Amino acid sequence: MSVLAETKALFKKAFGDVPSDVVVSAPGRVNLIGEHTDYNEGFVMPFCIEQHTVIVAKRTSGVRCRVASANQADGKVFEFAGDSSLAPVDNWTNYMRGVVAQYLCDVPAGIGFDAAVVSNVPLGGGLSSSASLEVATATMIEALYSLRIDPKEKALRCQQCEHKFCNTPCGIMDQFISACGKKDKALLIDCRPPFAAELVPLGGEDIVLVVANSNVKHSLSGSEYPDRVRQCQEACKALRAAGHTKVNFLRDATLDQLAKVTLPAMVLRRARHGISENERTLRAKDALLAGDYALLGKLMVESHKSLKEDYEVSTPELDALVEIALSVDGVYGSRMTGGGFGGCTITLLRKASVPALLAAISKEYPKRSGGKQATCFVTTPAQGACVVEGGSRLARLCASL
Ligand code: GAF
Repeated sequence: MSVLAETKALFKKAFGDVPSDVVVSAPGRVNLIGEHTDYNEGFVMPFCIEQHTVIVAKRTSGVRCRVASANQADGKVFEFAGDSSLAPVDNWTNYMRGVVAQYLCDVPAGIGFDAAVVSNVPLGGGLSSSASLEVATATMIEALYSLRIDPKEKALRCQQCEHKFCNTPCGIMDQFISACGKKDKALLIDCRPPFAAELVPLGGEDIVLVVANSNVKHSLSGSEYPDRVRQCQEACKALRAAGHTKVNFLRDATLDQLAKVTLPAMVLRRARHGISENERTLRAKDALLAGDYALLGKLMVESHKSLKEDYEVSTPELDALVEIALSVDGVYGSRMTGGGFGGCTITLLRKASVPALLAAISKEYPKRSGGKQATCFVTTPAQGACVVEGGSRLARLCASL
């Protein structure tokens, strides 16, 4: 059954045989390059994947929000008030509560809906299952309440949900690409306000991308991610103290400046990643535009090395997947993608080499991961969030542009 059909069936089961008002969808993402640069106000280059979160919803009068999810094994329907009493709780509905809270400025009388949620973005796979739920929720509210919100603003609101309700001080990348991504394109995002973005065609006759999930669960809510954010800020502070007074974020610094300051070894490594990754991302965009896949692949490999050695966010399983991929003929490059500490790799390769890559991963990965299997899929850039059914014609039109 498709995700859409499954969500419609769940809506009926949870709320009865009543017509819904809207169906919305928001995808997960893969980042081609530009990792841990977004909160340093640098550049990232992600694209949307076909796996997505679908919500079927009906607006209700008043402020009662009821939510059913296919991931809720016991079938429990959660309920909360969509008004100023909203606060974080200790379950997944924070990803929706926090978004509802962000839209109360547009709907001061409060928000109410019945919603069924189904997603095929792997949970904890580093493919932004949480951002896709947030952006789907925001898209649903906009459609139910006929709000016209700029997609960048939508992304910023969803990021606030992460900060305020989910305890993750994330950057803007995941929410931005889920809200603004376009089919067949990667998006070079300048994560410095006002967030300029440039579409870059990705894929073609002979080039494909394979995502390999290490099946080591990734979570950003522990201390490692906030630690990295803090270490980057420490590096900027030290650079300012050394006379580079304009370095507010690592995006403002150069490797030359870094070479001339004395920093604790670990902070130095973190800063080196942040600065070099930003440069790599800009070079990668040029390589992609020029169709220079050999260079793009080389930059991806360098990115992985830097994430592994300087930023220390890779895992032995991700390293194994990258090494296996690089041993296959026709592979241009491979790297971990997303926040790290588990999750997925992304590999750029010739189409004809896909069977060899899949065979190599299925043979070698279990040997190097204590018997784990990786889950792989070929992907091409998919469309960002959209209203699939219902809502205004304008909303559907805007979403399809
Ligand atoms: C996670 C975060 F949510 C993003 O903002 C980004 O920092 C990414 O890790 C690393 O590039 O996905």
